Amino acid sequence: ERQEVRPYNRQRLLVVANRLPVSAVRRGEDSWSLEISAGGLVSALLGVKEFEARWIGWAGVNVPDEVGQKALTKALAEKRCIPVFLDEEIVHQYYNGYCNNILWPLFHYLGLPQEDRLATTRSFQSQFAAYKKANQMFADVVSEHYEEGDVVWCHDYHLMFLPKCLKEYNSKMKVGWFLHTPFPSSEIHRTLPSRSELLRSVLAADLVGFHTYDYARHFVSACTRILGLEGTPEGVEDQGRLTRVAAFPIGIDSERFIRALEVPDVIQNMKELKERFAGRKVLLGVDRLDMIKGIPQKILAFEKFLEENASWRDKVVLLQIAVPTRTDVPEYQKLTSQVHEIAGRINGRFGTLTAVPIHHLDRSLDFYALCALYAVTDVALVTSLRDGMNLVSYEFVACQEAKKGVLILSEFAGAAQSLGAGAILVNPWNITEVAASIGQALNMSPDEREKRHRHNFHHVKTHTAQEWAETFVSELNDTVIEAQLRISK
Ligand code: ADQ
Repeated sequence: ERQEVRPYNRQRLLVVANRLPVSAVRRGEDSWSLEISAGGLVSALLGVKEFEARWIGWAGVNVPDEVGQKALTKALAEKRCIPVFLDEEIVHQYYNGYCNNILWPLFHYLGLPQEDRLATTRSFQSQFAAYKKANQMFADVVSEHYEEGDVVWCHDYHLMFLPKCLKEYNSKMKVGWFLHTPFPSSEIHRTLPSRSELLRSVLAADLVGFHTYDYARHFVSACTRILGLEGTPEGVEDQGRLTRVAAFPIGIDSERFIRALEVPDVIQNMKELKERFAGRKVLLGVDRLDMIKGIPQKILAFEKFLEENASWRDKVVLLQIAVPTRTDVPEYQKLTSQVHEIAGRINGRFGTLTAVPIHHLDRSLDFYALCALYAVTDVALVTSLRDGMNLVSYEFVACQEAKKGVLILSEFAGAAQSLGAGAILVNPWNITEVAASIGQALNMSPDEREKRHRHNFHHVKTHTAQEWAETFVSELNDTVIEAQLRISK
């Protein structure tokens, strides 16, 4: 008779991120409906068998009453999620303010807000205070649920103050912090009024991770130049204590995309798309509608291509799918109208009674629709002005085994380090260069497409999200053991 295999004791992993991977909708005083949103991080951790993951974060809704909070906490527990409740004022100051209006643009080289200096300084201070307060609230929830031996993995620019709060609570806690955006040159970081406090707090972690070696290097030089600490090949040293700093490039769950292409609905959808765009080559852009993604630059480059290549005008179409985000921030509203205006102008200029060159959709597509679109695309255009990694480029490659389309990729996306050999790398600020690369991609020989695709497909298949998460967490465990050995020597 088969003996039942007993589940072995897995290490608990507390994943702390600003947002929980669920959207919560209130149905009544004490009832909630929850939907898991499958982002990259979620699928990465679903695949990780070694650890038992729990999520701690904000559910994205304001729940002022105790009855509602209790009911939501209970519903979330079934999904292994633990909520941090933030009120509207904190969300406004911490999330919309300090995170999205200050850190996000700064880390993407867009600088600090330029409005009225005095007003900015004042709001800057209150926003930073709210940022620290919010981080402390996350720390309180972590501490409440922490058990000895757990690994705590903090994510992203929202939670740079968290490692310090956690170590103050318990200096033995294993704390890792990973940044999903670029870390900018130290000359950019030093413009931030709270530059030192944030660096010191991040350094309280045992392991600090970035997508690329360059970002890690920028962080280490910020610590040496701004804090006067010593940078070593391992990380940053402060009075004998080492914070390990390293690169951990993220990946995707490539099999999930490859499998999706065998689903009958997806096959049907691909067939319809092919019929819809028969006789035309499909260029594709998929982005959150954000200034870092270089959407206006991409559309202007396409215009230049049409201008210079009259013979292609009725043989090519650009599908730009841009899901709106952070819609209450004025800059994002401005960007939406700017993109609409440029796309409208180009369609007026080059459209015919039967066809337009640009289809611009302000919406998100569901996973299967996205896969079908990736699979029928001839050329994908990723023109980020800066991007931590850019997973869209990975997802496109994963769906191109049959077609072997071409990836045009910004050299300012972290993905340029890993997919650079197979992609056509461009400087998105150089519209002429991007326009020329569209021509190069459309005219590329099948042999060369095959060769480039092979390289990228191999990379995307072998560097998965799951492997990324496992590597980070085991490195964190090792780092802590090494530190203990050093101390005991
Ligand atoms: P993002 O800036 O969100 O992530 P990206 O890495 O490209 O950028 O991931 C976007 C995700 O959203 C992809 O999975 C994509 O499929 C999906 N998506 C985007 N537009 C969509 C649309 N219109 N419809 C449906 N889905 C859409 C941040 C950093 C990145 C970093 C990731 C992960 O800015 O640089 O790669 O985190 O670390």
